[in-house]
Amino acid sequence: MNQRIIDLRSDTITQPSAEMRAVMANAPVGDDVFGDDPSVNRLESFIAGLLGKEAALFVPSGTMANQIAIRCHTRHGDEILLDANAHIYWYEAGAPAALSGVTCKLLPGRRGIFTAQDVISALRPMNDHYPPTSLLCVENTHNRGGGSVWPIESVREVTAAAKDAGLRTHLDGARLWNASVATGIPESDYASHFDSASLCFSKGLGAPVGSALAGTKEFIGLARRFRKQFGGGMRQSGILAAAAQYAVENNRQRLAIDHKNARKLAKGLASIPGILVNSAEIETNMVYFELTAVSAPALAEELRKKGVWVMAVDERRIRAVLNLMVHPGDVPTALRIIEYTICRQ
Ligand code: TLP
Repeated sequence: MNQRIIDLRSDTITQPSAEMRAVMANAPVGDDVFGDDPSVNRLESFIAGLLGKEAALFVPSGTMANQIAIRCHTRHGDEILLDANAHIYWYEAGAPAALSGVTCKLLPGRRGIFTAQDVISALRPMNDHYPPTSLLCVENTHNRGGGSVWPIESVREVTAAAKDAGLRTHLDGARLWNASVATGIPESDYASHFDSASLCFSKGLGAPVGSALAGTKEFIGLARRFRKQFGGGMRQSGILAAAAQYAVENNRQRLAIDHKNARKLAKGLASIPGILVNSAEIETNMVYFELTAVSAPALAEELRKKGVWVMAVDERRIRAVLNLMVHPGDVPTALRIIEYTICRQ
C-alpha cells in the first residue's frame, strides 16, 4: 500500500483540483504580450478592483512581483528599508542588488512587524556619503515572522512615516489573503496604504502558478516593461490566469480551515516534550517550532521517511505550513508521528 504523504513543507505544494483543471482547459486565451489574452485581462481588472488600485499585472511568481516593484520604485544606488526577516531579503536570491542595484537596510521587527520609530531611525540625513533611501517594503502575513498578521494601525503608522520621509511603499502580500481571512479586514484596506502591492495565487489558494502586482496605471505601465525585461512576458497565459481567478473565487474563504489546523497542530506540538512552540502566537497557516535537544534537519529527515514532510529552517527550528492538501485526520496523525519520532531521536 502506498504511504500517504502529509506535506507541510509549504502551501506552495498545493495542487490544482479537477474543477480548476477543467476551468483552465476551457479558458479563452490570446497572446498576452500583445495584451490579447481575455482571461489575463479579466484577472488583472478583477485584482485591481479587489485591491482598490487602478491597474494590475499578472506575473509568473511572487518573487518577480516584488522585484519588478523594487525596480520600478528605485534607482541604482538607492537603499530600501525592510524587516530583517523579509522574504525579499532572505529568499529572493539577492535580487534587489542583482536586478535593481539597491542595498537593503534591515529593520529590527518583532515577528516581522516593525514600528514607525524603526523606520524613522533608519532614515539617513541628506549627505553625499549615503545612499538615497527610496522604498519601504512590508510583508503581510510575515513568513519568517511565523505567519504573523500586521495590525492595520501599525501598517498605517509605518507607511505614514515612510511617506513623510518621501519614500515609496510596497506590500509583499504573497499571503495577504490569509491576513484578511484571519482579521476580516479586506485586502483593499491593507493595500490602500501602499503605492504597490503583490499577491500570490500559487500558495494557499492552490493555483499552480502566478502572482499579481497592483498600483497606479502609470506604475503598472512601467511594471509591464520590466516584466518583459525580466523575462516574464507570457503568451497564452490565460490558462494560468483562469486558474488564479478560480482560486480566488473558490479557495479564499477556506483558508480559515488551514488556520484552524495550524492552531490544532501547534497546541498538540506544545504538549510534546522537547518541542517549544507558543500556540498563542499562531495567527494564520504557519507553525514554526523549536527543538530543545535534537537537530531540526535530522528530525525532518526522519519524519520524511515516515510520510510527514516539514522544512528545517535552521539547526533547531522547523516550519510546518497547513494547506489545502491536508485531509481531516492528518493533523492528529502528524502529531502522533512527530511525537513517536522525536522520542526515538
Ligand atoms: N515563499 C516560499 C519560499 O520561497 C520560502 C515559501 O515556501 O514560503 N513573498 C513571500 C512572503 C513568500 O513567502 C514567497 C514564497 C514569495 C514572496 C515568493 O513567491 P514565489 O515562490 O512565487 O516566487
